[in-house]
Amino acid sequence: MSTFQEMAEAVISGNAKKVKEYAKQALAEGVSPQAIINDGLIAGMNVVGVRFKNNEVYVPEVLISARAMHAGMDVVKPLLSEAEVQDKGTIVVGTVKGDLHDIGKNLVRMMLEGAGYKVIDLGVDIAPDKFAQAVEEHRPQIVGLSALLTTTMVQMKNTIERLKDYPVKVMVGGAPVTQKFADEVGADAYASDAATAVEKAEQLMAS
Ligand code: B12
Repeated sequence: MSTFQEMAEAVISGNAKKVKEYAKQALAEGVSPQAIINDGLIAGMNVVGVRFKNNEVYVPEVLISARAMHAGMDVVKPLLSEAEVQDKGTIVVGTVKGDLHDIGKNLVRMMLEGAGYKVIDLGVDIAPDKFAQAVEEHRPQIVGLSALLTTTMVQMKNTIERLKDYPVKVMVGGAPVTQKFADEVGADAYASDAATAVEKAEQLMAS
């Protein structure tokens, strides 16, 4: 069998075909979709993130790796949704205004879907008013905000402020976001990764 290491390497080198093959193979061998995502796909993307930060790779390589990662996601996603037993609640997610990063937000969405939530994904560059509109339309219990830029984190504060009169909990995340920041802007929860996001959502739904 291929290892998580090999799957991660295929993400890093941007080989979508191989990532797909490895993911299918792993599923056939009984590996859980969550393990494939966390230990193979995200693990690979994390390495790409560090290399990008160190200027060892540039935007095109990152996009090619992201595409390879998505190819793997496409394989496991139907299985995550199959695990859905019941509709446990509705969660609206989106990347805040000015921010186009969506890889982490998409992972969070998929994990939440896998955990049985109905997730409305608004996409990227979402202004506070748009979040408010979506809350009125879909009546979610939770809104999840993603930000990857220090310059767009302030939009979390603006969005929370905009949503303050709605009966909805707000969960925040993204690489620069911390628990301290989440507390400062009045978020109801913070999670550093997609798996923890599911745990936090469970807690918020129960509270
Ligand atoms: C991929 C990437 C891009 C891609 C985005 C493609 C896409 N479709 O998303 C492209 C090339 C387009 C891009 C563009 C830019 N980028 Co960029 N990018 C990255 C990179 C390399 C990886 C981000 C990523 O996807 N990580 C993998 C995912 C899985 O991790 P994650 O997003 O953190 O998500 C996890 C958690 O944070 C959490 N989470 C995420 N969202 C949420 C939401 C909720 C509700 C919860 C609970 C949890 C949660 O769960 C996720 C899964 O575990 C990072 C470097 C890095 N190490 O983070 C830079 C980085 C974020 N980018 C950066 C910059 C500067 C830019 C640009 C401004 C570059 C430029 N000069 O043009 C533009 C900005 C465009 C814009 N307006 O948004 C900087 C930000 C610096 C800063 N301090 O603000 C970084 C840190 C790189 C760096 N060190 O310089 N980028």
